[in-house]
Amino acid sequence: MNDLSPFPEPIYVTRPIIPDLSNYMERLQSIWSKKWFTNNGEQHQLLEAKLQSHLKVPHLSLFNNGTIALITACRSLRLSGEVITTPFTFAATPHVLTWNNIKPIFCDIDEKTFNIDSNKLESLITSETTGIMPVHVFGMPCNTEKIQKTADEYGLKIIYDAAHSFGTEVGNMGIGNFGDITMFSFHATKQFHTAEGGALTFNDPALKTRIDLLKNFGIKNEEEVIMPGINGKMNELQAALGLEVIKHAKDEQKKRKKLFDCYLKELKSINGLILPNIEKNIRYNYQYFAIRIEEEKWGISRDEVYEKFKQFNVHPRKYFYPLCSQYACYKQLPSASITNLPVANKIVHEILCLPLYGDLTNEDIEKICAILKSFEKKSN
Ligand code: T4K
Repeated sequence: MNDLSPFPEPIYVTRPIIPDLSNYMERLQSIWSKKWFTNNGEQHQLLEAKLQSHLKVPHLSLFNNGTIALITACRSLRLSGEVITTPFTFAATPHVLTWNNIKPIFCDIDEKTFNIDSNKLESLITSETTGIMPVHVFGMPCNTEKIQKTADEYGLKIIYDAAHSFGTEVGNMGIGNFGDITMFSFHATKQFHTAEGGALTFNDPALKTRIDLLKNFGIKNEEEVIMPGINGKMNELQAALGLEVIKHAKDEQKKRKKLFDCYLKELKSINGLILPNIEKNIRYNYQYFAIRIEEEKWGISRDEVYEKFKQFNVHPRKYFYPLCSQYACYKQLPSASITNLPVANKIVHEILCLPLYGDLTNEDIEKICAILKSFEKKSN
């Protein structure tokens, strides 16, 4: 029988990789002696090259965070009018469109992957549509083939929000190779992080110049500013941290896989719990362990489970509740209506992301699962 006493320390949904402090200090020492803190410094250049090869992408540009990166991506492709996106995402995704004066058009999601339903895209395209912004939710790839086909048919650009997808691969391809541009977030809650940070990846070499100009105010040289850019630059302290964190990225992924498999084993065959499924050709990064709790089958709701876990010092997250389409700033949009988004509106009440990070042990996972199972109603 498992010990079901509360965990002595809080168990959060995630914890960041903490690299060796003395190695980080050495990098800081080098920054100090060079007196160079930002604007494409040595650490920045090293990290850009390192990530390009780690993510298996032809071009990469670092940013101070994922949101500014995504704003810049829209600018770089000159998106305007309407862009189709998902309501099941973090606030940043539709907000980025709004900050570009673009109207977000919400498309329903797929029940299995929680990603944008690629079969519903076409019906949302109008003469105003210039692009599609899908999200690889929880690090699971979208149907990139179908999305590309639709985009090609209607001459639309694709910007993938891969905030959760560091290290995910499809076949042997890094997830950052699909669409026109892909955005990664390096926030502390992500598997690879620079405390705050992000990157854009892309195949078109011409975009490298344009994106690097846009993230540095459009400054070409000391006397020429050639476009209205923004300040999206990653600084040397962030890049130095990234160079230490990246050393642990592969190991972290391996540890998470072990814990993920432990969850699958402990929670299998429970009627009313739907577990994540990794398709054969996908190398998943194990960013999240997201389950669906079907109240009518399991007898207890996701919200009750979420609350009960707190008594055991376990803090899972209800990502992404509420749906972006329910925010005050978007709910008046016709595409935000519940009838347009039936799957998203159902699933958003069922998903719970359980704790998953490398510092946990199999015993921790077994205990979290035992606690979860103890919530099951006796009459069920
Ligand atoms: N697109 C998508 C799909 C995204 O998910 C995000 C960000 C973005 C775009 C934008 O990228 P960035 O501009 O952020 O680079 C967190 C993150 O703040 C956010 O970056 C992330 N998505 C989102 C999914 O998660 P919260 O509000 O859940 O964060 P918070 O502070 O509650 O942290 C969650 C847990 O992580 C805590 O309970 C404990 C742990 N934690 C957190 C921090 C900050 C730590 O252990 N250490 C830490 O330093 O949004």
